[in-house]
Amino acid sequence: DVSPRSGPCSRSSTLQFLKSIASVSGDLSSMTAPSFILSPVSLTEYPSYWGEHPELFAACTKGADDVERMCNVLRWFIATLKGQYTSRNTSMGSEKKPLNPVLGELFLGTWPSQNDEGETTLVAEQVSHHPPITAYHLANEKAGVSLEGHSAQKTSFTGRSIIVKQIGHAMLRVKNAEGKEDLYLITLPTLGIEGILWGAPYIELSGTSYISSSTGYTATINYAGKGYFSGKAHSFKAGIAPSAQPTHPLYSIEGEWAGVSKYKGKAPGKDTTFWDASSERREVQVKPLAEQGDMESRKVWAKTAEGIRAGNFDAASKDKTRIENEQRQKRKDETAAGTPHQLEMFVHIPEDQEYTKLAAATSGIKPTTEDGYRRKPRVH
Ligand code: HCR
Repeated sequence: DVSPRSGPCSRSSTLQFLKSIASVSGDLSSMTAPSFILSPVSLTEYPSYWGEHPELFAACTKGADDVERMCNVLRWFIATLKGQYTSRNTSMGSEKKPLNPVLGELFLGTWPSQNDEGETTLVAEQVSHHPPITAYHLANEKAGVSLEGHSAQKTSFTGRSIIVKQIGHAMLRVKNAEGKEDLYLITLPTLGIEGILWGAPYIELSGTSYISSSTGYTATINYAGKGYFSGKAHSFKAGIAPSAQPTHPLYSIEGEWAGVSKYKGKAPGKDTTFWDASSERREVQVKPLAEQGDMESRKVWAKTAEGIRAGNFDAASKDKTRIENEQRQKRKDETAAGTPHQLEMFVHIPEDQEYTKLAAATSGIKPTTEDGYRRKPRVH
């Protein structure tokens, strides 16, 4: 599904592209994308955006009380958004279609400690190919904080933009002063892929997401684009409140998630900066290719990615087809042998009780059951 001969932004390739989007409902991974929109990066790498501010991640454990700790958790969460949703525009000129991971694909990385915050580690695994689902686990053992979650997407096309509903959630675990664990359930915003008709896709966030904590507090984050509450793109308003009284925030914050946000309203420190997204993001470090295992993402996609980077889309397409054929054969062999694929790093939990409990504590989260994925215990 790589269309090599479509020239960048040509009218016919854009039309073909729009037809292709309209024809794939629900899952964009099988969409035919024109070459100018292809990314050489696999979706298994995306969980690394959660870790690009290692000091803020470690600081989730800090704070004099539960409300201050929720402030720190919210700051870390807001700080991840710029990377998650705008970084392809910065690094590649527009939003791109990531490589569709193969089943069992792994992405492993670290952020070495820089300011005594401790090392942060990342493990991501493609736990389902169809529909695509990526599970991830980040941890800073020294600080006593970890994040575990999974990510899938359901898409629809309005004729102008693609609406991507994020399926899945993340659970942040924070060791508190008594040595016990506080949980923070993180739900994910809906995204719109705009600018498709101009051949320059970018992301805008909309709707509401929540951070619901076992400490009894909830952060509610409302997202809007240009022309809504501030007239600016990538805007948000957030409130931190007791979970039982979500409309009575103790702290209010507003601004731009890819820019500056400030404390507002009744919050202590009114009009002081909450987060400035121009702060440096630290890219995850991975082993050199020669030391990576066969299922590690950059090893799996090395040739395809090289073709895309070099503008050699015929070579990229050929290599991608080779990988897809090998995968089909692997699944056939597994079925014939009666040995289905086993997850390497995660365990699948059909009904995640931790999710259900914290979701129920916050009135805005729809009461549903959700799958969960837990990192398998490591053998040291
Ligand atoms: C929708 C998307 C794949 C999924 C990407 C997700 C939702 C993955 C989890 C991350 O935590 C956050 C994230 C950020 C990306 O913005 C989002 C991708 C944007 C585009 C991509 C589509 C499958 C590709 C569409 C092709 C064109 C129109 C760009």
